Amino acid sequence: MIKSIHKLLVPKREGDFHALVDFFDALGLARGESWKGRHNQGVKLHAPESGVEIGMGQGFPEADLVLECDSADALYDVVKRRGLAVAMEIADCEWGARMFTLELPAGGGRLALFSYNQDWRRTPQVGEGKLDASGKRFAVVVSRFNAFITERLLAGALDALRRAGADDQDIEVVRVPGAFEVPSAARKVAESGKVDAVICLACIIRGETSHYEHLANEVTRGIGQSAQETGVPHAYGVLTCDSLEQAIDRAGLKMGNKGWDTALSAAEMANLKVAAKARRKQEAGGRKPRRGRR
Ligand code: INI
Repeated sequence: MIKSIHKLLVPKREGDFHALVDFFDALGLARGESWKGRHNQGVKLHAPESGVEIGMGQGFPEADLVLECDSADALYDVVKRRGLAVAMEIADCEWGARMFTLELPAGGGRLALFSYNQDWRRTPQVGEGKLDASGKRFAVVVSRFNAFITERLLAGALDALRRAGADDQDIEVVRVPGAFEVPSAARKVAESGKVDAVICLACIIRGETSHYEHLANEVTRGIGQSAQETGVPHAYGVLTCDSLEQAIDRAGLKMGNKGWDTALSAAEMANLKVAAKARRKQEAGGRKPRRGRR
């Protein structure tokens, strides 16, 4: 397996060696390994991406080394300030980039520097889900245990879904005895294929025994597992509190309403799924981002 690719520059004089290191430093390459031994010394300077490019036809720069950067114009200024010999002036290329070439110090060869006018790699690869619940179907699985709290979580979740555009007809409320039953009910609705996201609401309050830890761990694990195995987003609105007072604070008093927050997370995740699907469709249609010098 190939691990890396190196463009080797070996000037004869120490001054030239430092001039080259200094220049690539100034361009913004990252310092890697360096060494100084009895017979030689060296510095590695890294770019985030590198590789061999094999081209044919016209439009390629005449250069021994090609660097892509964020802004060729900015680096053109660096090169000018350093008094280096520009071989080809900066100009627009027909493949949508700005480019210039220069002679490296110490006879290091010719370097081409270019930047795409609009860098396709800067666009996010994964869409961010919108906080928009319209047209989406939700199941709210809510535990009856600690109903004094969970009913408030449910009210917060329904309010958030409606305000985010969900239709009441697209919301199914599923009541279960306690937190322990939430994961299996959540999985059931997720597997029905009739919902875009599941909102899980419960309240576990710490008692004197370790029961609390076991229950909280199992519920969390079960909800996560259901989300991962069904591929349907599950939002986690299970309060795990030391006291009833803490739970009240998180059910609409001092710390907001966990049901509300959870519902919005579900809406976002329901849309994220759509964004990812849309991207896959686009890629399958053969629309690749523009790249390379054409
Ligand atoms: N269920 C909860 O939702 N919260 C709790 O705090 C709780 N405690 O403390 O026991 C609780 N227990 C019930 C449990 O979730 C199951 O419903 C029950 O064990 C039946 O399976």
